[in-house]
Amino acid sequence: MLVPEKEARRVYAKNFGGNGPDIAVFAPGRVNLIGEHTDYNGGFVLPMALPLVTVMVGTRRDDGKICIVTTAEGADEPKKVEFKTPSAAPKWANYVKGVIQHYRGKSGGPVPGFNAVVATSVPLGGGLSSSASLEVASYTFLQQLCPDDGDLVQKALTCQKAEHTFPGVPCGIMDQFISVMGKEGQALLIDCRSLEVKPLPLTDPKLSVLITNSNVRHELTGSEYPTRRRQCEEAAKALGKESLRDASMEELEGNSAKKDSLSEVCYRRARHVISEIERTTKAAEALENGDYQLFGKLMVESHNSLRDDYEVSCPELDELVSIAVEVPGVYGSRMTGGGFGGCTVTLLETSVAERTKERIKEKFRGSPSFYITKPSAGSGVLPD
Ligand code: GAF
Repeated sequence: MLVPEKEARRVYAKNFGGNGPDIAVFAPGRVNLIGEHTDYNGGFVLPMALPLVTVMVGTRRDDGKICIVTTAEGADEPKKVEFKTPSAAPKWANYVKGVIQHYRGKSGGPVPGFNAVVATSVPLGGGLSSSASLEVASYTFLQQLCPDDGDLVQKALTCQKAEHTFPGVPCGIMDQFISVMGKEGQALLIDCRSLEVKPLPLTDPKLSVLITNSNVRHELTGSEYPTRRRQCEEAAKALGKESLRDASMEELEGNSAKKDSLSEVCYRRARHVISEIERTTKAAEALENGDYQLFGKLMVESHNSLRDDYEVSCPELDELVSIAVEVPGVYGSRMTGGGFGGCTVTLLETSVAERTKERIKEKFRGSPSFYITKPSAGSGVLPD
């Protein structure tokens, strides 16, 4: 695990002196292998937790005040906030404040005061869930400070609610869920409607997952994400469905009366979501059968659909995918996460991982960074 704990402890000592920290927790970022923009449509997703984590270290204080420092590169100013009641600004602190607002400990009282430092190895704005990892790390920290009843699904749901309210991003459940539930050596097929999970082992040493960061910064707090969500709701309504999870491609394409009540844009958004849900269940089956070729083909189809129908890709991500899939031994590649920048995820033979990185460095117009990664554990307390 790439754990920035030392840094967090050093900054803690600098800001808060000799006492503590007594609490040290972590929560991972994630990469989504397939199933993009399906979670808020009640569909399937297939993410894995990453060995890149957000760490929070700290200690209780008795005056009810909360003081938090972040060391995260790219976080807005000020990097240190102190408050009794959560309020807005800076943006990075909203993720923590949202969790404080919605957290319910067993005692039922308000969250006690504390000093804390946040440090992270999840790149901010990289589409690897830096936000969810901060929320889940904050929740895990509060669990140490004033325990809750330990319900993990509730933990993920509370962190999602935190993101809806304070930062104001109407996200789905995928990122918080995998940051809580992640398992070493397993990707999780998550049914975002029932929240049932099917673990899928991803331990074949001949298979690797390469993440390439375009280093084009992605922001979910803009208007594009809520607009996509609204368009999906509109499409579901026009098709007479509660959500797009309930609609089939035949229904979307077949019924001209319903089709006519859909704008061209909403039609394409729905076509992405319905086909992506189908691709995700097929990909899960392919992974179980060790059919990496099929998995890779579905990844590329997913990317094309996100680029053309959902319109959440960008030229840099398209370019990274095109370069990667030309390398023999690469099964497939796609953008991952919300889009508009951030990362691609590539499934490939372990033996060609270095060659693929070299090829990307040679041909890509930007400055990429890479992680060859493995499915890792969900949030927890750091060992002493
Ligand atoms: C972001 C959101 F937070 C997720 O809920 C999900 O919708 C994803 O974009 C797209 O699949 O990460």
